[in-house]
Amino acid sequence: MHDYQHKAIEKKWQEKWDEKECFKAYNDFTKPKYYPLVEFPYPSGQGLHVGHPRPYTALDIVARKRRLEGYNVLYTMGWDAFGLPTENYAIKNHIHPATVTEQNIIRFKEQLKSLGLSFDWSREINTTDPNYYKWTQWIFIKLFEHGLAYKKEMDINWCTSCKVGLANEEVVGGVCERCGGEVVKRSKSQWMLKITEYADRLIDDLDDLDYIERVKIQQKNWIGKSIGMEIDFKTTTDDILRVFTTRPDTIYGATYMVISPEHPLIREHADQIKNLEALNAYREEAKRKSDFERTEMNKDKTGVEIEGISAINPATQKEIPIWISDYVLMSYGTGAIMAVPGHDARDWDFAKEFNLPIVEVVSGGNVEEGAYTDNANGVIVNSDIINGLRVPEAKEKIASFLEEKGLGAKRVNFKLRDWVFSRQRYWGEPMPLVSCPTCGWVTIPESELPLTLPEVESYEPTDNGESPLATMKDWIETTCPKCGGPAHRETDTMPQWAGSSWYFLRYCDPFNDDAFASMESLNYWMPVDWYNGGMEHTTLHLLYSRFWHKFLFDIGAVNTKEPYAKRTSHGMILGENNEKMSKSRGNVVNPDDIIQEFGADTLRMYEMFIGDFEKSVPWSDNSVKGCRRFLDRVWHLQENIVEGTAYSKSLETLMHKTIKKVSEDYETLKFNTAIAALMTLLNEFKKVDHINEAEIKTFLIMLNPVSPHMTEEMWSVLGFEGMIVDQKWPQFDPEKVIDDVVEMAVQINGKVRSTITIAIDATAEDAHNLAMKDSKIIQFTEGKKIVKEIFVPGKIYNIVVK
Ligand code: ANZ
Ligand code: ZN
Repeated sequence: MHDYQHKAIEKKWQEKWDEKECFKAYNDFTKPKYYPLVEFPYPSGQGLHVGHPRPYTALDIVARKRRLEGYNVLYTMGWDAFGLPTENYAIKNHIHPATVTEQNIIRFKEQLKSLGLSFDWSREINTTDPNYYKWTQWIFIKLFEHGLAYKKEMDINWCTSCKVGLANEEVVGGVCERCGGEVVKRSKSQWMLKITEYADRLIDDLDDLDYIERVKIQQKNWIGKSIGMEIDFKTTTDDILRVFTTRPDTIYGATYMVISPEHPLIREHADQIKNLEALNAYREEAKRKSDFERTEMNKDKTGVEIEGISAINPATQKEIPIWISDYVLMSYGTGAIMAVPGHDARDWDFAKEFNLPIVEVVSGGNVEEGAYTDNANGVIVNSDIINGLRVPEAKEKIASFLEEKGLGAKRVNFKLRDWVFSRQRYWGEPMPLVSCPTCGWVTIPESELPLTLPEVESYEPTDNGESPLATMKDWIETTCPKCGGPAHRETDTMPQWAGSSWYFLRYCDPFNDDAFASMESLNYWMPVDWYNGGMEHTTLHLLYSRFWHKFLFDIGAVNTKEPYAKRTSHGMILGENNEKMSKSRGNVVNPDDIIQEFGADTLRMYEMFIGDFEKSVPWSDNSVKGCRRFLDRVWHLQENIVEGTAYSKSLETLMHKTIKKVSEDYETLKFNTAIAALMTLLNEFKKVDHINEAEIKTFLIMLNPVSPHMTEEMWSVLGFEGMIVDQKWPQFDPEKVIDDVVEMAVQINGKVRSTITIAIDATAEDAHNLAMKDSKIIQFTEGKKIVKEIFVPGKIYNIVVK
């Protein structure tokens, strides 16, 4: 017979699945449901990357298995299509971004279809479709109505190359996450979302979720909850300089203070300050640095002492100097710190640099050599009223002392900042807001949604930092929905994170015109049962969407307080030499080429077999070929099938074991070992003369989620009834997966004293452990010394005692 003809066969089954609507999620709310979700892609001009199929195939396996288990499965796809690369491409090539998006989507969809993913394409959504972003705007209006959206003049991260404001999360390693361009500070009036109001819940509710641990940790660190105190230091100008500290117990060691270069103290007391020029020069320099550069642990410490003003330490009553330095950020705490060089590493570096006094206040280290920071349970010294106490008690005592004197209060701080929600760009959702001279900011009525993007002449961002929409006079000028007077529209657009913050809700009911989804559909489908996505989205998309969802829950618009019951994450696929795939390195593998040459079933299997799903792995052409060879061997099994409705004796145990292994491994991201188990079973098939129908059927069903086309074809060629997608997932018999056991004689000094029932492949250690529980063996060994043990696997266990 001829080999597996992947081109014709894969196309045939893709058409058949489409035509028979095999993967449609039904609104039959009586059936058990399952909702697996993968992060929808940004349809870039580059098309699909070989990294994309990895998570998509993984959850496709779960989706296909669930359907065979009788679930109504919602597994679908959409497009996260607003965003800068499309806009930049549109500018360069003078095409409308909507046209670019449309073209990219066509290409992406074709590629995804050629992978044979079991998406319900009838639910496809696109964040740039006005019928979709109508509801993104609606949610924004709700946020605004509930006081969670506000406008604020602030220093923002400005990408000098994209010419756009960036959220903190979008600045990675001091540069723009998207383009790698230089990021500077710029003052701009921005729309903000109060995600900080949800900080505690975003941490606490993680406890009830089945998220992998590293995702939970990253979310917690990003939110960065710090429990401490705000303490007031008096200055010699009779002002109050308030600091935030997590270590009030070290206050006796505060030998100087540091304020952020942006701190208002300098502006407010310019006349008392003697070295204003030096300070201003330093402040100018700090402006050019990103927060990331400023707070890097190992950087050389810089700063300038404020001459003319100093502070009084409220505990020691000593006068201490005040410095400005860029390692203190205005955006955290109060923008001022009490510096404790004995026990804080950055303060220590700074004190050494500028010859400031270092005082030990927690014993156990050597503060002349370095800050003693690992002191959570240390004993306090040189600290008057708290001497001799351990750190936790000292914290409590000094807190009460300062509170009683009105000098301080307990305080919780978060690293998390409010979400900068404005972009001065064209290709995003218009903000549904108008500014009225009498009424202020007013949302447009729901009946006017969607507020569509107008056609503009040019999408070029402007250097004055305004959106291209700002040039559209006709569009901007409008009337106030409240008072009817002249007003103008907001010209900023929403960030790309907006549309992806709720898309999984739209999948539940994608064509609803009266709500983003009906409560009935949400009640049935939500929460998402299993969400898989990249680690790079843990602190951005995952946090943003949890925040929106919690808000929607609070206003009664959704039925669950969390959107995703379970979250897992995949590793990247790297180039052959273990580097990131990129055009510039010339190591990009195009999935189309692999599908063309080896077939989608091979690519799918390869990506699942390539290694630990959670780790990054280098691409390997050889392993691709290996997977194709395996599939070819499976294909040729057709030649050896005999009749039979039950597993044959010789294969029975292995069949049951394989079902158990594959079923469990598909659920726990161990796709590679599941495939290895199928390979072992195939080898056994090849050893025995014939395999029967029962065996091949089970084998094909188990392989189907990984390589769906070829398995369907074989099912059909072998004349089995229906399609695999209509079958049931095979079950194993627990009694038949137990390893073969033997009765093993246990000898003491050469005489058989007892027997143990033990697995045929048990080790000496297993035998020892079992024997030592046997009452007769205990009787003969008690109080004696075991001098030797002889173990013959599967045969005998002999113990020599003295
Ligand atoms: C005195 C002290 C003594 C501190 C000590 C630490 C150790 P987390 O845990 O990250 O919240 N700090 C406060 N505001 C700051 C700002 N705007 N920029 C830079 N650093 C700031 O860290 C809180 C600690 O970071 C605070 O506690 C403060 O230093 C510093 F042995 O106060 B600490
Ligand atoms: Zn008005």
